[in-house]
Amino acid sequence: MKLDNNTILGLAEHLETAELQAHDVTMITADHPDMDWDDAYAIQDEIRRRKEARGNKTVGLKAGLTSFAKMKQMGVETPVFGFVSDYMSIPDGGEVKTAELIHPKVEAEICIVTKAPLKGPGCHIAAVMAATDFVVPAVEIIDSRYRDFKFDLKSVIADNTSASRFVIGGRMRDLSELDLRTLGVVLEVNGEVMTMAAGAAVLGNPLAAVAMLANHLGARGQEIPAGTFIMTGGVTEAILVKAGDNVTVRFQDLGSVSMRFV
Ligand code: OOG
Ligand code: MG
Repeated sequence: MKLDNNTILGLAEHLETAELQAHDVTMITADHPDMDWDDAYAIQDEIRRRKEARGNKTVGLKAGLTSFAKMKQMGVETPVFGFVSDYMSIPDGGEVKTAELIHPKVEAEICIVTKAPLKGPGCHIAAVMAATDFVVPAVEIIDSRYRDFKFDLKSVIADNTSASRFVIGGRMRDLSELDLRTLGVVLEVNGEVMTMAAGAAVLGNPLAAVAMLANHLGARGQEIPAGTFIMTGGVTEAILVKAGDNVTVRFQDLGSVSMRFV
């Protein structure tokens, strides 16, 4: 850790206020070039603590920057991890209020819910398979608090990996019925196909992102509890949206997920 506790608390408040008031800020590493990975996750943990103290429930975990398309789009090369809160959940077919957001983008994600705890180090895909209860599709709405969506890895980790809203689809499937690597995803905005990919775009297999998350938490003495909803990261690059846009993502074998931006 390079930052003192007061600085960490102050940066958490700064970033969370930007989220809740929907205004952008400059990258925090510009003012704190020395901050390290532990500082970045400590700021994110403090944002989580603030939300939970206010009564918001943490309802899922997320991996981000797990596909080559996303890494290339954002100019970074390492996956990051964050969390989602109850108020970020939008029902399938529901409305996303753009006035509450800065510059939202949508991305398609293959998600799982666990039925057993997963603990690193040494967590691998087979352990994730054994602990998977079911697979469910989702669309994540990311909204970096940084100006023009420009950030480095430490800044985006501190900003809870741009977590903002998410929409879970209504169709769950057993992992044994699916091949997540060849599972196709087509993202449409206003009926026009914007981008598409297959699950293998995420680290060869989206379950690898879950193993990485377990190993990341394991290094910090934590685990993924049973019953956890986990988003494995955008399969394609994220697409900028605006009020008036209708988004539908079609997932092979998992149905579609839609939302309207108002
Ligand atoms: C960081 C969050 C990335 C994903 O699925 O790749 C993410 C960002 O791109 O703003 O959630
Ligand atoms: Mg994401």
